[in-house]
Amino acid sequence: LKRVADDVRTIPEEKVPWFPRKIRDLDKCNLLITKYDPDMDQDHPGFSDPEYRKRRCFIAELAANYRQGEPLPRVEYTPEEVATWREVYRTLRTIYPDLACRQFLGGLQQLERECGYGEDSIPQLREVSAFLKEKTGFQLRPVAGLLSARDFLASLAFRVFQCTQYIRHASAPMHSPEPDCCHELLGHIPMLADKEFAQFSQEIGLASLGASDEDIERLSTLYWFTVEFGLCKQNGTVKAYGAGLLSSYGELIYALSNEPEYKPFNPEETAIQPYQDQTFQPVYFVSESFEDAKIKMRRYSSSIQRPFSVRYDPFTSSLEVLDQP
Ligand code: HBI
Ligand code: FE
Repeated sequence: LKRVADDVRTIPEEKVPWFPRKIRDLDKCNLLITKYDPDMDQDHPGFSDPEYRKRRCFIAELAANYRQGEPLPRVEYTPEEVATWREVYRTLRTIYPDLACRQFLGGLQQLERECGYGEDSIPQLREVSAFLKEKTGFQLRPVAGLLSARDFLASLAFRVFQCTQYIRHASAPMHSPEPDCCHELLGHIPMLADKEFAQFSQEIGLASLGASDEDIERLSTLYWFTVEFGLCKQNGTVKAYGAGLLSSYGELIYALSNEPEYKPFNPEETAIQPYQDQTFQPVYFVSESFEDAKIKMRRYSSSIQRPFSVRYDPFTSSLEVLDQP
């Protein structure tokens, strides 16, 4: 007993959680949260479809075997999977011009022109990653499902976006309880082609490195109300930039109707707002612009206490860690 107590006392009080220092370390950022996957969640539309679950396992293997720097795996999608994609693409595409922010529309147009985006095929991560790399330096890596917030945010620090490659179940094309390729490719990718937004995303990632669990929770909530469900003002009207909205027909329309409550984006308040991952949000946060969101987020991030600071070196894709005791 005495020994144990002594050992405990030797653990330094401010122990910094492990974090990746170089891009290769992202191979270790792979902690999956399985609460909404079709093998665990009885309410998942694929729960009682063994074919779907088998397909999911196959695609999950590709992600599990992937190592940083390898070419991204290709998936040959079935006609049924492409039909699901087509329905999602067609339905959302018609409402984007009125409801999506200008950066999203610009990104999507470029993807349609230069990257084969359209309703007839599901874009391959390899092509999309090469496209993004040229636009903003972001690249993709495949992931088997919902990642822990810490691992997910850490990858953003390296301008790496962890991307699911499977598609939602055909019985529910308008809804998915977990991220899928429709959410990533339609919701996130067009935004990640914007320089300002790419920088905003990376800065949330940098702020998360080595942060306490409580700070990760707050950053994760901020990510939720901005990158996933954010709204912004443009030419006097409110538009959507959050990927959770831009990949959900029902919630996109709801968020921009006069039903939900709007609050101005303010990190201190937004970071502690409880959120919903099962139904529509009761409240959305509106930014004046990305520039404004970035400045406010930067101020918030610099208030997070860490015994060191980090700087990203794009030449080596690694972090410089300064002032560590
Ligand atoms: N994992 N694969 C994946 N995709 C996401 O969009 C995602 C995630 N894990 C956590 C997360 N998003 C956010 O809700 C925050 O917790 C960071
Ligand atoms: Fe997402």
